[in-house]
Amino acid sequence: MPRKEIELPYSTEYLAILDQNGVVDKELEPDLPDEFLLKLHRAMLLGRRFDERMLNLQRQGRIGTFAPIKGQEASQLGAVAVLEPSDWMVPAFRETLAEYWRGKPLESFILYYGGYDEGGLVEEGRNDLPISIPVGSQILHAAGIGMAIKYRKEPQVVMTFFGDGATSEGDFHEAMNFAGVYQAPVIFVCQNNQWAISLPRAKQTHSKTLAQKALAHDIPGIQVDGNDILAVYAAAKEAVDRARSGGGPTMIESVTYRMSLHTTADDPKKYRSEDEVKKWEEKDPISRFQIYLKEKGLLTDEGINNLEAEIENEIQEVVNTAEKRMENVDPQHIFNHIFADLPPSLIQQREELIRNLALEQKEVDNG
Ligand SMILES: Cc1ncc(C[n+]2csc(CCOP(=O)(O)OP(=O)(O)O)c2C)c(N)n1
Ligand SMILES: [Mg+2]
Repeated sequence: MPRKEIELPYSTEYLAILDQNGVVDKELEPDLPDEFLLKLHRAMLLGRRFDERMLNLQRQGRIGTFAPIKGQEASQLGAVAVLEPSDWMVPAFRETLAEYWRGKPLESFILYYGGYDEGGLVEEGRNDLPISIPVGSQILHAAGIGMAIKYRKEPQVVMTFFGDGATSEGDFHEAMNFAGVYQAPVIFVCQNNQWAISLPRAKQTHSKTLAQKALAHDIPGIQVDGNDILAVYAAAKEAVDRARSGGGPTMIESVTYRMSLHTTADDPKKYRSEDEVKKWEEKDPISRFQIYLKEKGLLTDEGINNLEAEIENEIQEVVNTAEKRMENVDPQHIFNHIFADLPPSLIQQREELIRNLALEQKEVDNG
């Protein structure tokens, strides 16, 4: 028998709508109300300023750690903004803005990263899962939620976020396989920010794109300019509409850049060049969107300045409230809720803490 080609009708598209200079492709421009565009802009700016504040709080020793989103504002907001409140959202650990948009109070981020467990609470009625630190594990949870939605014939969809690094985890492939087989309403959003801690995208996979990994599961895969909020929104809208109408899952590879640190324990200067960062700063998702909004007559420099001041005050109030809540908590609290009976190593640590606290108190008493 001769060899013959198996015809596979697959290809992957790349979508961009706003170019690097904020010039819009009129043919592809989504028709969004002015008020909604301004709401997106406000959220992006708040996301950026809150990120900067969190980094400062960590550097001042006022919270423990933090995973900055700087540069990825459009990538996550453009996608999550398509969801209805009744849909589900399953984040990794770099989705501050997506979680905020879904209704997580800003105070909760400070509490969580300050080590206060109540900051991890998902409030009643918010259909989101808590953040997930084990890389890729949440993708399976999303596939399961999608299968449940389908089984119950609910009109919802589920959107999950993960990084370029997560695509090398078995969990990612297992989740895509299940979602494909069950044609579950799952939108897989891969925020390809070019780095998995110090491992560059080029060493993560030999594949030319991450989006093409969807094709093996017969799932549509699309690559978008993740620093272009209009492109991310348009791709996510198409995916959500398809999922909601019974057309199954989609994978979106959102090409963006982690402009800041991996987490506060990381120093990216050790493994990447300043030139690379500068190149991506020129594609900043916020300034690009601002040019577009100014061009549309929706925004002025004065308007931006007023908004900056408003946001600064809002964040300051949030910091004050969170820090008030963190005052006067007994540090021994950390040992209270994990084990019914503390193992010997933790008993020892608790005793050490009690001794240290007593010493500190003595120093305070002695002036
Ligand atoms: C299963 C697992 N392995 C390793 C780690 C340590 N770790 C935390 S984040 C990370 C890299 C993740 O990269 P990527 O998926 O690209 O997400 P990004 O941090 O860039 O948002 C690693 C290896 C972890 N948290 N979980
Ligand atoms: Mg990454």
